[in-house]
Amino acid sequence: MNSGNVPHPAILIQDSSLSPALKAIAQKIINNERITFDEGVTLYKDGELGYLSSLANLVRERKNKNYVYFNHNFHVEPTNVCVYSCSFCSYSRLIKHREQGWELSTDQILDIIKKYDNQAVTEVHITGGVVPKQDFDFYTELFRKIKAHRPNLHIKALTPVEYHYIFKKAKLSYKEGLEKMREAGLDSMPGGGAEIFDKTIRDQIAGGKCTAEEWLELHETWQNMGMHSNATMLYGHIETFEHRVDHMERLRQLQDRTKGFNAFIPLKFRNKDNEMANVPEVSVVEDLRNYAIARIYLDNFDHIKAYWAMIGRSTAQLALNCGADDIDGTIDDTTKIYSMAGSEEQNPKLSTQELVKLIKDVGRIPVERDTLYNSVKDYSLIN
Ligand code: V47
Ligand code: SF4
Repeated sequence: MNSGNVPHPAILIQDSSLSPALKAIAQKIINNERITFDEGVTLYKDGELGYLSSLANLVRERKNKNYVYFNHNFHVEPTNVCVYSCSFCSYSRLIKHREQGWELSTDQILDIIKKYDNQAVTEVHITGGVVPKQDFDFYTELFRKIKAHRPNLHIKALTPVEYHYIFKKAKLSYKEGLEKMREAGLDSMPGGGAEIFDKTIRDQIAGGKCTAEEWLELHETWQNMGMHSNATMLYGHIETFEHRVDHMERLRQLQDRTKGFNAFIPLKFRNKDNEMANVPEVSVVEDLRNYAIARIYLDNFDHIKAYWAMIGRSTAQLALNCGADDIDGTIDDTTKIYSMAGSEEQNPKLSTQELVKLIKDVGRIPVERDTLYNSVKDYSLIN
């Protein structure tokens, strides 16, 4: 099977203008073999979009057939005040300028949750800045209250950046802290805060927050408890291709041990109103190449997500032919992280009908899923 109008890679192998190295990589992928770090770098350096999308599509259709997943979700951003000052962040207001930001109370957050009482949402995604007041007790109480109000709402909340800070302050090990969070109602962890694992780059753009090793350890601890999480990579700023492959290699190794990641989400660096505004954004072609290489490299990840709120819905549609099989969700205009950083989606909100159309327009079959990729509604059965 080969859908989405992407040519099968067998045609590539016959192309006399293709270098022997790219031919050998294509053959490996056709044979379902894992590619190496150096081959990943070769793909970034020499792989053209047509070649990459053809290979990525083969991998995505082996794993996910012609399906594209989405969910009914909304976000809560408890604060945009932050003790850290990542230079790519357009969103946070430093603690010393907190009057320019917001810090929601538990009741204010519950009021947001209650607005969805009569809607078929399955997931709330909670993340934001890091502030001393929103500590261990704040979040465990919040999760308990959300579950008391709506037990079936999946809580996907906080990243290792927040957990590392919160657990340190509460003098809890990662395992103790995560077990208590789970008891309080935490269902899964989103993929944020990963940025780029390479220490030199991480220190420059996200100095002071949890290290790559701490990020990975928190996810490993959570996944060893039988739980699931996502992983992101912030790309297209001052990192090199080698740094991107290094990032994915560390994720691939962890996934080999745990199988606990649901999805990988490449996050395109957006440069509006942040300290890195002088760094140009990469092109859409580079975005698509990056999705394709992620799909090829992360052979043990089931899903690659094109986060439409960040790249815009048109690029997200194109990504569905370059390895991505998930497009995130309805969002309902509840996140500010990307609009403040300059995304074309200034008020990210899509109805089910709009998402379904977006997916069908590129020849794919929409499936509404829950956070753990159980099917809620399969549109192949519906016209
Ligand atoms: O960790 C912040 C990124 C992340 C910018 O797990 C930026 O399903 C680009 O992780 N340009 C938070 N990126 C968002 C996130 C996420 C989003 C959607 C779905 C899931 C999931 C997770 O946003 C941060 C940071 O890497 N970010 N500023 C910026 N200027
Ligand atoms: Fe704070 Fe997250 Fe922004 Fe960094 S990216 S400054 S940790 S809100």
